[in-house]
Amino acid sequence: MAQTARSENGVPSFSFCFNRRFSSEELASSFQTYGLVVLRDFFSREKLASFQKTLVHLFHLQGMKIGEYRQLLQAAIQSESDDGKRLSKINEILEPRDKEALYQVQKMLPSSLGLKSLFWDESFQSVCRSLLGSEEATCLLDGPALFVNRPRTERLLYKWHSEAHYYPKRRRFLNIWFPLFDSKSEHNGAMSVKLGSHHLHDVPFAEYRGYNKDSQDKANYFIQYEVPENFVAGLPEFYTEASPGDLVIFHRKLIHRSNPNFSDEYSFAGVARVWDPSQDLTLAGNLAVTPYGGDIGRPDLVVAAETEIPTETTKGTFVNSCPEVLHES
Ligand SMILES: O=C(O)CCC(=O)C(=O)O
Ligand SMILES: [Fe+2]
Repeated sequence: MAQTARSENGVPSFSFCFNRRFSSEELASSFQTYGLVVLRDFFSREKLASFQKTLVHLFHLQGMKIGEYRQLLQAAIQSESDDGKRLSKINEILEPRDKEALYQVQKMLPSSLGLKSLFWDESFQSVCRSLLGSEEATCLLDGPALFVNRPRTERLLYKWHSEAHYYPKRRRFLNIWFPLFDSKSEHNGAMSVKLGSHHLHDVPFAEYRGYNKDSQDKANYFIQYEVPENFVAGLPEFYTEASPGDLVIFHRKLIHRSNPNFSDEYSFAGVARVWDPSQDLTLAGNLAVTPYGGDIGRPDLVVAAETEIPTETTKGTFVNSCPEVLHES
């Protein structure tokens, strides 16, 4: 199970977790084997603090535009000196009252120069270029966005999925994920990944909006492209336990999910995609261009993981062991 290996200081140690020094060969080989790399202490404190401040600023601005929440927001913000707590308070005020305002501020984030500047960093760019095998001119950034995990709330969670299903026309991209404000742990809803699942072929998914039966088709819930758990059964699950400053990069086909936040505090992660359109069979400039839509899915659909198309040999076995079928045909 996840995170059993620990070094003496209690920090999980896996061969896909790297400290500041690593070679591009080591990185590429871990990425290829496991489907992710965790780069500890990657972003500088200053750059991360500035990213966090910009986030709070944009969320605050959004809330303060709405007359009826101004006083509430002002009081909440003044009572907090910590940026993470401020962002939590703003979300806590808007979540029950105005999900649309939260959704709209999310749409602003990828256009923020201040947020994007976290990635104007030669180490970040060269790691991405080397994992993608891309040159600078064709390395594109989509994001960043904020992943909000509210305590005991299902609305903002994703079931098992692969980003390749959300960006089906894209053949070369990396998923970027990093904790903000506080560390991510199994308790406060760190994402988990199925190690090695990017090697699976032809993984199907169910499409629906919602998280489970109660929230199915509800507005403001996410669209899920759920890969049923039995398709990844047997693969080790790793919780991306990480601290602010750490960077997780994972493969476009790695199967991962959100986890419920059992703590009393919000937990936040920054997410982005770095992509290269060179080999995509489309002229579309939108990363998420999609041939899908309008399917009828359900949460937790159950089907066998094997495709079970009978071959000539298995047909014979099947018929021999089921005389009644032989009789019927
Ligand atoms: O952080 C999470 O819970 C999920 C994030 C995710 O699905 C992603 O970054 O692609
Ligand atoms: Fe995802």
